[in-house]
Amino acid sequence: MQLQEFKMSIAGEWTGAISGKVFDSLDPASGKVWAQFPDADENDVDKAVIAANTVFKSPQWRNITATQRGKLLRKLGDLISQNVDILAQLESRDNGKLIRETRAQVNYLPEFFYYTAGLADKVEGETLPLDKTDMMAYTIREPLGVVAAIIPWNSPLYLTAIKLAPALAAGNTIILKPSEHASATLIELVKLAELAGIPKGVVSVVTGFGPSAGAALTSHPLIRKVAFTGGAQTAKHVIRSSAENFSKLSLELGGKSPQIVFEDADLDSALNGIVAGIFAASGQSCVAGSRILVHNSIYDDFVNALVAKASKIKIGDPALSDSEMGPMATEQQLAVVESFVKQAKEQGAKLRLGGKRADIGQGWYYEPTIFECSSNDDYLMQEEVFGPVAAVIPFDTEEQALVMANDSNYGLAAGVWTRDIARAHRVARDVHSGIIWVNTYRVVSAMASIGGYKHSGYGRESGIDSVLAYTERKTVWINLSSEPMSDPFVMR
Ligand code: TXE
Repeated sequence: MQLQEFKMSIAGEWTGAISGKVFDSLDPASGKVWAQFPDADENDVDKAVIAANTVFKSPQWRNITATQRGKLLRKLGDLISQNVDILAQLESRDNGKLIRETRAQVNYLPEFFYYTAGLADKVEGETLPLDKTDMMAYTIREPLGVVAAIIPWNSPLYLTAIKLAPALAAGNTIILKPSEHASATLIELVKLAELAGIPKGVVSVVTGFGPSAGAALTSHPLIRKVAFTGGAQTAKHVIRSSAENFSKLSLELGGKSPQIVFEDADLDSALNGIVAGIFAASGQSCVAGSRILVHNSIYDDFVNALVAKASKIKIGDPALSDSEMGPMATEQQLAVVESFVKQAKEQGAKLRLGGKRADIGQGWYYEPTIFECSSNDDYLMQEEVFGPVAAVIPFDTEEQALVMANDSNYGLAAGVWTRDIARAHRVARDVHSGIIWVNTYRVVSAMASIGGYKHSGYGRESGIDSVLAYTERKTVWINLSSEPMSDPFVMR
């Protein structure tokens, strides 16, 4: 297999790093080097940000109307749909995600651009109903300037689309910083953005490592907003940088999302939803439903059925369309999973399935793993694994289930399985998380916002107000009186 060499896009030019350095990217299915990317440092980042700021202020971008920006986004959506296979295969190669999942994700990707395109020219100001007769005031929504999108490895295209589309709709310029573990598809996306007619330099992509390229970008004084998806520890660095520069921030971090199965649930459906929640994408999903709360009256049968179902999952090469679970995206993530499993065992959690690497001969595969826990305080019930490890626990009452569901630092998503409509709404109301799925799991839409409570981050992405999050609101005051301004020492 020939090594693929990628370039990054800075100031509208496809280029290597100023230092000439590159880094290797490994294929999770084989563990072998498959590509090389420029290893950007603060010099490359500085060049990229300054250029993006110049483009932001240039008539070439400023004179493109909101309606025209919408058209450009629609064109980009069209180009993505014409390149689904290429993008899906590349992403699967790069992060080890199943081709059936990346294909489905890329197939839906244009919808984010189409929906957001429609919002571009609906960003309106308001005339304020003032409590002062001699004044009028109105508001204007303006783009922020240069924004940075920091992207993780688990779903690069999707997590970029929900940042890129609203940022451009609002008229910003943007610098994408992909994960050092999965950079390839963002490079292809920027090529498509150019093909769509988005002026060169409006969208840049800088490849490199978090502590170098990522930190230089998020702490750059010209960056007006950072849209970050990734781990909570990294987010703290980003928050510190934003504190220095007063840049805006949206954070979409991890979760320890509960799936609550009541005794009246459609159990086959619930089983599928739970398998989808924790074993799809090998559990490497921010919304992974990793805590399974099951009513005591059905607990034993349900857990046995879950173990039986999960034990049949076909682990294999992500490029094969019949594989159901692919590898972990990185060797480090495999080590993280192993360390969690070790600690869970040491804490006395009961291993019901898996708990070891899958023997595929190569690559970073891990078996679907199920533990039964006895307390919601258990390490495995509280800490995010970001791998195919489910922690199951029984409950007796709805109240108890809610207490356990909410007893978490996280609050990104939750699943509720019941046929009782009143209970469904009650639990949806009372669980503290940004997304609640009732009798389903892992559904996304361009129209629905995502984002979390508590340590799962702040800000929302996707949905009707996504574009507003990339604007600044300005208030303009007009004095309607012809009288001269009087007493300078009173507040009017
Ligand atoms: O993410 P990082 P990692 C969770 C998951 C995982 C943990 C760590 O639990 O085990 O995070 O994963 C860039 N300044 N999620 O290490 O480090 C980095 O280059 C600026 C949840 O891969 O958060 C990459 O582009 N940027 C998550 C991005 O941050 C920095 C998805 C994310 O990397 C930086 C992935 C710095 N100092 C992991 N350091 C989700 N919510 O979906 C790193 N980066």
